[in-house]
Amino acid sequence: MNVKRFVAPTLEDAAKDIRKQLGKDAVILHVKEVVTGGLFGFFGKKQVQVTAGIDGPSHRNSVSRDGDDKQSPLLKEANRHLQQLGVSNRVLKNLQLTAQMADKQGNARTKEELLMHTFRASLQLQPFVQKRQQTLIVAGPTGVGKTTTIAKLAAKAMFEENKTVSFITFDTYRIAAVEQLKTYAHILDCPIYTAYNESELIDLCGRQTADLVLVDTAGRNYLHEQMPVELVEYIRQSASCDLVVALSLAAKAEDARHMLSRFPKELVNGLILTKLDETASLGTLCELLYSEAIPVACVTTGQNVPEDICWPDKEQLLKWLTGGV
Ligand SMILES: Nc1nc2c(ncn2[C@@H]2O[C@H](COP(=O)(O)OP(=O)(O)OP(=O)(O)O)[C@@H](O)[C@H]2O)c(=O)[nH]1
Ligand SMILES: [Mg+2]
Repeated sequence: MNVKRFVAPTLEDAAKDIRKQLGKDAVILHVKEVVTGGLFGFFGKKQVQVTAGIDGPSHRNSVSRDGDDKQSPLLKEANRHLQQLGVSNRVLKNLQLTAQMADKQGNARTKEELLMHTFRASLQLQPFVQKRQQTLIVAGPTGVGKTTTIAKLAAKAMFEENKTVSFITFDTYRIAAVEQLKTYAHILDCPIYTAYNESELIDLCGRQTADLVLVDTAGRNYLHEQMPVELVEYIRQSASCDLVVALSLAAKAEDARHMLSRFPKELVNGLILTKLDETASLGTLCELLYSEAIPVACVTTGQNVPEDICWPDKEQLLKWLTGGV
């Protein structure tokens, strides 16, 4: 057996090194916390030390089987949960390796605790940053719930945070789309403006004085289309203008991740994750949080405006992923 020792800041970092060097069939033999650097045992950095191994090619099949047989009942249960998420193979393998390490560490007594350690080590959970004055351009694929969510966000800002809100619609592809937002603007009694091209949109954004400006854009197939360059440049240069990408949690995990990868990463201030009520599996949530350190701005849970929306914190997201409510 080829055995190697890895030292890394987190379980997940160790998992990446192990997979890179030993491949997907690596077996975790031992995990412990170590302190490296510092003086006379002080000011050192806490790290994890993982011993992992893999058998030579001729034994690989039998090792895999043995590895499975040697899994603790807790790890088997956790792996079953991870498999059912429906994440891409790459993400699944990394999660399983991290779960293996968390199990070896021995801090988990239940499947939920083991999954919690695994997700905590693997996912990039950042808080969504709200600015005092903010323009949010909401973009994303067709029909995910952009316009509906904008109405929900506006209602919250107005009634719970006492903010002033204005709408800009940049969705002039469909006449009904402008009318849809106009209806919400009318009910909420806030101003609405229509932009027919990028320069009009930029001009309108620059002239708003409301605390929160919500820009509704036309749903596009971002797998084949890019955001207009002029708009990307404006968002890049404007301190208060942010891009928020709306994606459906009911979409296939890999498609959602691919869609997100089409937006300039450094400009995406947050994710709007919609249709939690339309899926029984949170694979898409897991895939997105695994791949990108983009904060979740909100999650929508149904068609009712403004009720069906929530603002889950890091712990809530972790709880959902481990199967809790
Ligand atoms: N089940 C469910 N339906 C939702 C949710 N959010 C929005 N919808 C519904 O999804 C459909 C499309 O919503 P829109 O807000 O028009 O979606 P959109 O992204 O603006 O669509 P386009 O502008 O055409 O790209 C509507 O029937 C909404 O009621 C949600 O969280 N759960
Ligand atoms: Mg719309």
